[in-house]
Amino acid sequence: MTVETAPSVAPQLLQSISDGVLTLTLNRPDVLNAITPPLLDELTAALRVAATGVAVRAVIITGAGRGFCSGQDLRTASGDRGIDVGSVLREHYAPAIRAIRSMDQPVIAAVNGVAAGAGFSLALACDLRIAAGSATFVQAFVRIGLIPDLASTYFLPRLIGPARAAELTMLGETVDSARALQLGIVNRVVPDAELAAVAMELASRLARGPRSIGLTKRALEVSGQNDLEAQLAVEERLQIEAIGTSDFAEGISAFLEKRPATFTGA
Ligand code: T3D
Repeated sequence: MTVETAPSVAPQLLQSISDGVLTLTLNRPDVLNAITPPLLDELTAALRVAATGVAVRAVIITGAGRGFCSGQDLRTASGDRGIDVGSVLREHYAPAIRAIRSMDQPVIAAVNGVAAGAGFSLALACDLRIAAGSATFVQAFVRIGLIPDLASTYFLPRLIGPARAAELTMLGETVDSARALQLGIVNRVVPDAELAAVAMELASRLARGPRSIGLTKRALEVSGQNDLEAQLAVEERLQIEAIGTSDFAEGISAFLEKRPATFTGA
């Protein structure tokens, strides 16, 4: 007897959680993890669940196979199919960026290979970026006649300055990991074989940290658009919140008792 089985379809986004660290792996290795609206929707949904719960205290975004993310899947690019690109960006892509930026938990991009186009943007949206030695970064948009999206034009000039951002986005040249470190695009470069472990070690440290890490993220988030007075006011409000946390009480007790603090994230 022949039993018909449905073709198995690999999930586009792998999720695992360990010690308060949620790892989200873009899983389309055949196309270097090119993104599609359904993949970004899954990513956004996973981030939103993490943001509203207490189980996740840090997030890692990485890619399966030899790429981090090659940007928009060009076989399904909006223009080719007469799809309204505006609604794709608004309804499927921008929400993922907002989810990363609005959640209190720190998000680390573990860039395991090429980050191109919107894949570069996705890495830029994260709080920290660790690159494998073989990782490369390319603002590929110009190569196909597009402008940078997924907030590359927001993050890149803020991160590396307007002149360097103009150079990368207008020339579309490939930046290797050493140059990415020099430019300040990434925080660290590690040997390929160590990337996953280093990212997990860093994420675990953040996950064991106090509630004030999330409040710090909020303060940093608004500093770019605030003047000094406004930012002092933001710090005052958030410090009042931090002082009310049990992690602050634990931090003070641990200091006075000359022992390491054990934070719960509350
Ligand atoms: O429509 C809209 O919504 C507009 C939004 C646009 C946002 C964007 O992100 S635009 C930018 C899109 N991305 C790119 O332009 C990058 C395209 N890819 C490349 O330039 C190169 O693949 C890389 C520089 C990223 C890597 O080069 P390499 O030599 O290491 O790999 P490869 O051989 O080019 O790619 C390996 C496979 O992945 C290959 O498939 P094959 O021949 O083995 O069947 C290649 O076609 C596929 N692939 C790579 N990138 C994409 C892709 N397939 C679909 N979409 C991709 N973006």
